[in-house]
Amino acid sequence: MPQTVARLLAESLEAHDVDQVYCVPGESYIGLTSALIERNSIRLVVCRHEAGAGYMAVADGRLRDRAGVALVSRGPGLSNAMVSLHSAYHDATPMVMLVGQVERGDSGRLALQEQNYSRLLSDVTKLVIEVNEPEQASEAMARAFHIAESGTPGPVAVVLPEDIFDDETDAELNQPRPHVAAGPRAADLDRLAAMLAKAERPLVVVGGALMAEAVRDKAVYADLNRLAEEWVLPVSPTHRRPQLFDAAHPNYGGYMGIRVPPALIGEMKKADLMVALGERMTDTVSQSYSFPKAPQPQLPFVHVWPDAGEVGRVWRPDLGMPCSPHEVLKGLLQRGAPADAAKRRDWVAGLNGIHRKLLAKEWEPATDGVNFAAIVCEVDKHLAPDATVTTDAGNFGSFVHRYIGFRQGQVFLSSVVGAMGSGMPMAVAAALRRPGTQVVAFVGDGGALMMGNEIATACQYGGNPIMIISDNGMYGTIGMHSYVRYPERPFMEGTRLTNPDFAAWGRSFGAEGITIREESEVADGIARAFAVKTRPVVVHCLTSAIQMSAWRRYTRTETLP
Ligand SMILES: Cc1ncc(C[n+]2csc(CCOP(=O)(O)OP(=O)(O)O)c2C)c(N)n1
Repeated sequence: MPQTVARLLAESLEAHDVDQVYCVPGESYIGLTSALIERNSIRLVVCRHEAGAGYMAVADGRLRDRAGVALVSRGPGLSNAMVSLHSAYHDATPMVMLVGQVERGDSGRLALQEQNYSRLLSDVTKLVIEVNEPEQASEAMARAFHIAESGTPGPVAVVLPEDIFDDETDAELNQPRPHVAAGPRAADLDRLAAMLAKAERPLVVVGGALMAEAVRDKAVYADLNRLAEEWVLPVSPTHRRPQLFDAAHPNYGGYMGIRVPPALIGEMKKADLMVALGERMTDTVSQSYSFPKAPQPQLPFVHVWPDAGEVGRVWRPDLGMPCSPHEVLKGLLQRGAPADAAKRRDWVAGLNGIHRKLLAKEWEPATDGVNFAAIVCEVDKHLAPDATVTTDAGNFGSFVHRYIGFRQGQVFLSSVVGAMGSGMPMAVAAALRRPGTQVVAFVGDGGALMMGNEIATACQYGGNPIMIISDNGMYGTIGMHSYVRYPERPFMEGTRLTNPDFAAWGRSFGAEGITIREESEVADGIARAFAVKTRPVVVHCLTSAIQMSAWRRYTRTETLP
């Protein structure tokens, strides 16, 4: 059998530890699909939408800390997949997207479905590699994985013309490049230890790069706990990484996510040192660039992130450490806690007290549907220590962040940029990757019909996620923003939705369908959902629109127009 570019590409994927790829088939890369099926070593998951395939690859990237792989067709296929690249790029998640392209001889003619990917993808990828020479196909793959997984991780697109796959080649297989990582400098560790020793009210925010290290090495959790306890530090997991620190830990300093409630952020702002440990720092985490203030923070600021280009890009840190956050943890532990660390006990206890109050399972019933808090609190009771939770984008997610007491070892997946449609495909990927464990996707009625069809992919490949739909009859988040900005306008105007019977919709795919209409049905409905283990479940929750988020209620009237 002659060696072809397609076979060499398939071997390159195997060499990079790829065992599962997500695709929507396309004629532009059918040569590669054919080679993958022939070799039969990599599971080809055929999805219903390229964004779904892309989000599944993003989830893979997070679950394995290796680049997840999606295969999409040129033009319309790639255009559909763009949102997943946008999401991976902002969230620093490693991903390789293989994109079909028109035949080399037609390039530049605006041939059918032709796009210039170097132009199109310049702001959603770290790199676009166009492969026009068969001899460079395997080298391109090695480069793609290396770039996707190193420094600030992110998506790389590899563009493959339709006529290259059957070309014969005697090029060698390129082995994966070794993982390269910078360690902290001893002098920087000494300085950080001194800053932490001096601080009376330090705040340690932990994020994505530390989470990625925890995926490969569970010792991260124990080291983080030890640092928090021995050095008497409050630890705040950042947006979309709540599972980095146990919500019940007495050193939990409060969740540093989207719009932190005033009581908590007010206290956090009394900090006299912030250490961002493995957090890239974003608009969301910094409360719209106000804490720390950009570009000049209002308090001493230490930024640890494994990429020198990122440390100092927006914020001016007092100390920048472009290195592995776990190595920083270990370096601090080696140096030993300051003798007077106990001086911070009240500070830690104060933050933790506010956090506990916010986390308390308390809510007011609503008059126009179930308060989604009741559903989320019930789900929390059933979650196993290794459960996966995903959320789509929308205000229903605020209940998840508020009421679920995440634990180290649980998995949380969501799009940092708040891309609607991501929640269900991420749950499907988690269900396929983690068979036999609980996977729960929280979605709104808006997001449910954007990408909920990927429940068909779960059914097809034997994944059993539980999809919990908050049906408040509107694009609630936008309704809330509209209410806050233009309170004189009728509530729900421009955001109202007429929805199907989601339980029946779920059943039509082969899933179990459950409807929860009022609070008295919550406990039984959720227990039934968790009892089903052999197929996906759709729980249709008729939720309150007045209860706009976990933090805010529509106050003009208790009955909707
Ligand atoms: C792909 C995409 N389109 C639009 C938006 C803007 N957006 C953010 S939240 C939201 C409404 C979400 O509605 P729903 O899923 O019903 O959840 P709810 O906010 O009602 O809880 C919209 C339209 C977005 N974030 N992503």
